[in-house]
This record gives sequence, structure tokens and C-alpha cells, in this order.
Amino acid sequence: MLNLILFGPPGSGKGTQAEKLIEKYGILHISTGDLFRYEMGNNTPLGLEAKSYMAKGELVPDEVTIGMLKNKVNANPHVSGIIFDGFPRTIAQAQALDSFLNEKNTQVTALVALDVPEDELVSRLLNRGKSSGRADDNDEAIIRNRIAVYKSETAQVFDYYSATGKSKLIPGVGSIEDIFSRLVTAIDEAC
Ligand code: B4P
Repeated sequence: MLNLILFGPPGSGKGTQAEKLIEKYGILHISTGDLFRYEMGNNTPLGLEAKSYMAKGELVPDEVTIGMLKNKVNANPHVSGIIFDGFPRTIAQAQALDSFLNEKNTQVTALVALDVPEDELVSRLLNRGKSSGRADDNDEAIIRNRIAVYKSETAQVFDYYSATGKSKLIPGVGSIEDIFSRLVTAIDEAC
């Protein structure tokens, strides 16, 4: 199985590139952000819980996120691979993912991280906020908090997978096509 982690700070282009990667590799796309937004849109108990964290730019608690992720993987048993978009975002999530994949006799193939300067992230997200209707994209203070949370809780996941030589840093500024080509080169090298 091709199990890719698409990694990077908020607004680095994970969702944008995931759309293109699933087309190329024919694998399942799991975005924990999209799953939470779906639950929020349907006012489920999970959605209501997630909303209180996401609106502030905080991470949803690990136990909630990990359970939701496992359900989504288990609901798709016959896929040839998965792009994990926005997951794992903490070391605890990374450890849970590794043991979960191990139980299925598979493992993470590679983590590809999009590298984008902070001011570019803020401007992309404020720009998206004009049309996305997302509460977490509209306010610069919340966006800055999301980036701070990324630095304090998420960035270490890159080092966690570096220890096994799986992490690759990809320049994430430029045209969407150029960034996509860089990702494909890195992924094909890892396979
Ligand atoms: P996510 O939904 O994962 O979203 P994101 O980090 O905001 O965005 P992404 O990097 O996918 O950016 P995109 O391609 O859209 O997370 C939202 C929230 O959900 C989190 O803050 C957290 O609360 C919660 N959550 C999710 N997963 C969690 C987890 N595992 N644990 C706990 N909590 C979790 O691109 C952004 C913008 O840039 C777009 O407008 C796009 O058009 C533009 N863009 C993309 N590429 C570009 C390029 N090359 N040049 C210029 N603009 C570009």
C-alpha cells in the first residue's frame, strides 16, 4: 500500500495538492479537516465538539481525531493506498497511526512536507476566508494562533518520521503545477 502523509502548516496547500495526488495515484484521500467540517455541517455531537476547537484555531483532542480517522480507514478496506491530509498533527496521533497501520501489515511510505513562509500562509488563508465561510480563516489572530499551534504541537511530527528516513521537505511556494511535480518526484523516489 502507498500510505502518504501530506504535511505542512495551515494554508500550505495540502488540500490543494491532495486533490491532484489522488487523481494521479488513484488512492483514497482522508482529510481530517474535511471530516470535521462535514460533521459540523450536519450538527452531529462530534461536529459540535470539533467546532469549539476549530473556531479558535486549536487542535481537536487526539482521542476524538484518532477514533474518527480509524473509522474512515476501516470503512474503506480495499483501497490501494491512502493520502493522510492534515493527520497526524501530534506525536500521539503519529504513534497511533503507526500501530494502526502495523495491525494491518502496512506502514507509512513517506511524509511529504510543504515548506511555506508564515506571511504567505497568512495571506493565502485571509484570501480564502473571503469566500470559504470558514470561521478559522477570517481573523488574522486566529490564523496566527493556528500557525503557533503548528509550531508547538505539530512540527515535531516531521522529526518523528525523519528518524526512519521517511520525511521530505518540499518548497511550497510557486505555481500549483510546479509544486505538484516536486511532490511527485519525492513520492516516486520513496516508493
Ligand atoms: P485543515 O482542514 O487540515 O486545513 P488547513 O491546514 O487550513 O489547510 P491546507 O494546508 O489544506 O490548505 P489549502 O490547500 O486549503 O485544518 C483545519 C482545522 O481542523 C485545524 O486548525 C484543526 O482545528 C482541525 N484539525 C484538522 N485535522 C486535525 C488533526 N489531525 N488533529 C486535530 N485537529 C485537526 O490551501 C490554503 C489556501 O492557499 C487555499 O485558498 C488555496 O487556494 C491557496 N493555495 C494553495 N496552493 C497555493 C499556491 N501554490 N500558491 C498560492 N496559493 C495557494
